[in-house]
Amino acid sequence: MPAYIITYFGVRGRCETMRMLLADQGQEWKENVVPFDVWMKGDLKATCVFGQLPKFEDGNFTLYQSNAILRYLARAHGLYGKDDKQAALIDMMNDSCEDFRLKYARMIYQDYENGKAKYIEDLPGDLSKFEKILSDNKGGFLVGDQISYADYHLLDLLLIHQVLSPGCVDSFPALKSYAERLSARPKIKAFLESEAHKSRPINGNGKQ
Ligand code: GTB
Repeated sequence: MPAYIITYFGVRGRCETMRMLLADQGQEWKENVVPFDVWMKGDLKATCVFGQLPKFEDGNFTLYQSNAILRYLARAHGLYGKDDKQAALIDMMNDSCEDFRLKYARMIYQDYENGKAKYIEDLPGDLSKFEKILSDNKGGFLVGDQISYADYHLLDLLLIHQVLSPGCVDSFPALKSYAERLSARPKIKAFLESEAHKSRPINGNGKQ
């Protein structure tokens, strides 16, 4: 049985980044899918340190908070740059990914009907920051010349935004080729083509 266990709702949500990271690193993991009606009974919630999922287990070690989980996996699998300065830059990139994810999640969960059009109108402003970072860094990744945990986070964001707004990266050549190149890494490609990934809704409320 794999040592890693992801306990989460049956959606991509905050876990698809760590799933892509694990798949690309050739790791196996077990999914413990929690139906929302089971969650609403409150027993599992009461055991979660912050009352939320995802929960991540590595043997008898348990972690909460999706970004802490990503950093734990980054340390374990060499996805944290080559020195402390690169690690700090990678954290900075991931924090920006987190800001972007929160903005997206607020629109999806709280303002989809009224806010989607404006969100899409403003999207080039968000994407252009990452476009500049990628076109300035000739190493092919957010930081340096090797993949980091923040790259999986950005890839997930680019994939879900292309569902929200098809063609949204077409006017950003660096982002477009980055998303295509990362998606074509053999283990990521296999993951993205898997039924497990394709059948998982992006969000918990059916909006995408
Ligand atoms: N900062 C935390 C992290 O990064 O891990 C945020 C975790 C978080 O927001 N967890 C949400 C949660 O546990 C799930 S992600 N919500 C339940 C609660 O607070 O009681 C968003 C989400 C919402 C709903 C579904 N769903 O219905 O399937 C899926 C995902």
